[in-house]
Amino acid sequence: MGILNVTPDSFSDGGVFFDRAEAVAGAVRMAQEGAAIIDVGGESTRPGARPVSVQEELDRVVPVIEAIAKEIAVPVSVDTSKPEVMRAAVAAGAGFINDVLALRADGALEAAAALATPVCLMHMLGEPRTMQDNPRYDDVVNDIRAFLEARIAACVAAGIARVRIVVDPGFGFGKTLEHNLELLRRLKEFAALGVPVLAGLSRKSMIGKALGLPVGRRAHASVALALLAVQNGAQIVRVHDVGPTVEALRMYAAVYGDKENRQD
Ligand code: 7PM
Repeated sequence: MGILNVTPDSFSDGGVFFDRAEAVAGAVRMAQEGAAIIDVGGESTRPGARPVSVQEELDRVVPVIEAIAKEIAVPVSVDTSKPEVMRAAVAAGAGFINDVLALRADGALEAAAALATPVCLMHMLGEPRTMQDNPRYDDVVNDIRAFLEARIAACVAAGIARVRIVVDPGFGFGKTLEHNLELLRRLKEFAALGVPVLAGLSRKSMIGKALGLPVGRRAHASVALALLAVQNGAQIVRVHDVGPTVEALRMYAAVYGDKENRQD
């Protein structure tokens, strides 16, 4: 899953994709590099970020999704928590809903059920403004798995088919460096939920904390983390650097016997 930010204030590529033509070019490039999904987001979830109005998010995201869906065959995902944005994005051609609030906003569960797209349910402790203030868990994996299990149950009760649900432990969303590292080491334990796992580690501050690297120098470590996530059972990795990540994962597939991905 390639990340396409259309926020003017996103932490790692601020403003780069804010221009519509550039956004489409970015999506086309990620598709050429092997992305299977393009994730379009218009609301910064940066810790401390200012909330974005429905209209502002619609204005950022809908024209870009429409343009991308016309241009490429790769499915488009919308990174949003707002039911109005979910509906408009799907009408514009999005086929996947990626929600960092796991459909907990008013009306989101009903909107997603009616739209009948696949959904990604992500765990976040608290809210973006305060989530990094001393996050605590009894057991980080068990606590997050219980949360995701409850959200899966809520989705199924609302009429969302289990086969359309993906879960995500939400790296960096209310987690210390130690929490993030333990989640990655124990990622296989989320397989017990019986749905695919998505991992978003690309350029995150856990790399900054572990290696002392600024956001512009986190690409190599991000590729390593994506590979580790896949080795530990992730079916989808959400990344900025699609080309290098696809090469690493194709090499992994070649080593572990996926003949389709060999060029001989
Ligand atoms: C500022 C802080 C800007 C954090 C952007 C971010 C995930 C996601 C994001 C994730 C899923 C980023 C995040 N992260 N959706 N949306 N999983 N499913 O680093 O980890 O891209 S936004």
